[in-house]
Amino acid sequence: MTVTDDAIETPDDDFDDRDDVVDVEELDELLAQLDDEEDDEEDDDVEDAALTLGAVLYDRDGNPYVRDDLFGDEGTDAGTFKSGFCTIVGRPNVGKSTLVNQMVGDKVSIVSSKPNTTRFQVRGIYSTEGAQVIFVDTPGLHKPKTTLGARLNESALDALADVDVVVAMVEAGSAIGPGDKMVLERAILAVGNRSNAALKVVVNKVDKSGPEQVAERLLAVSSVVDELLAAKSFTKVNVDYFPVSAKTGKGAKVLVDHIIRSLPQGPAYYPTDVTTDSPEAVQLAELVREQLLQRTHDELPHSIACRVSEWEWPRVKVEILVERDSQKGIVIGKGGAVLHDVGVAVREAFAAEMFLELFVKVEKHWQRRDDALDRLGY
Ligand SMILES: Nc1nc2c(ncn2[C@@H]2O[C@H](COP(=O)(O)OP(=O)(O)OP(=O)(O)O)[C@@H](O)[C@H]2O)c(=O)[nH]1
Ligand SMILES: [Mg+2]
Repeated sequence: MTVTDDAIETPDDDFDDRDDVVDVEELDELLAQLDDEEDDEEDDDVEDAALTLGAVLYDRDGNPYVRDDLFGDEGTDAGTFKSGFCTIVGRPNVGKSTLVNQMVGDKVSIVSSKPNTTRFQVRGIYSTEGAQVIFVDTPGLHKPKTTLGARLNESALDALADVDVVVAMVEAGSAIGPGDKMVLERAILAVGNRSNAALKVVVNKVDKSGPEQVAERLLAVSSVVDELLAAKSFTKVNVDYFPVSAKTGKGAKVLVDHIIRSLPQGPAYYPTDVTTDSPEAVQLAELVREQLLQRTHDELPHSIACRVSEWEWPRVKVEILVERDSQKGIVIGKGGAVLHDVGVAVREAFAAEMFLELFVKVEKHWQRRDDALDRLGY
């Protein structure tokens, strides 16, 4: 075990070089679909495309397109460039999205003080001259009460398959509870006995706790991890511990450096000038939801879903779904004040030239209905 902070450096670990490349079936499939109309050279094309894979982006209408100006394609030395996927898991509200934004250096995932803010996997891409990390932000793992909750957990667990690095996050300010243990167990199972996968345990929000409490939490979490490793008889897991403040950025650079060190050699999967592959329409709907989360309380945040219903740039309509008639008025606000403020903030964050129309609709019990969840993409 190695504990790091800004002052304590971790000795370089010798991670095995590996030849196998990250699981990219999904992207392969998409690329294959895009090439479907192509003729006999299809196989070669798909293979070439797969080599430069990951360059699947989405235009403003949500249609996928391929960019072939990949950094890893020509500009990098295939022998030394490193790349891979790093999934961040933890209980709701521990600060996963804040950390991903901090590590990427851009806001790719929305953040709020309400639990269960993140509702699907969000990829944040961080590129340097020698490496590219694809961070995967996930919904907080929790005991689900609704169909939505169960889907959130599924989505987080799916993101643990075939990753190079797992970041398991706990909070400095609260004891390691059963929820954290479950997260740590899942994280350990994901890296298991794979000598080429690494686990980074992050104790977050150290800005809110004194050094003694942080030290205590590091010890507590490491003994839980040791117990779990022993129980599973996993002997090859690389585990490091990092006290971090995702909010202030303290400790984040050390963590990123260690993550990069744990990556296998490989090409840049995305153009180096992009920070996420989320379609713009999804990013916008998320920004609207983030603003609403800031302005609503109790159960209401869970009942809100947003989606773009029309995109005729610069005119965009976003539908805000709530579950009950009584919630509609709260979201609209007195004289439309809440919606007005949300609109102003979202235009400021996204694009000032946008004409943004916000509509509130009641969709009864959407959190418990598979059909509604499917439509919302959860
Ligand atoms: N003081 C402090 N607050 C933090 C830190 N990291 C995150 N937060 C706050 O914690 C709350 C939750 O942050 P998120 O990043 O949305 O947490 P999350 O783990 O992604 O939550 P879910 O998406 O709901 O699972 C927000 O109010 C953040 O501002 C930190 O290092 N220090
Ligand atoms: Mg989140």
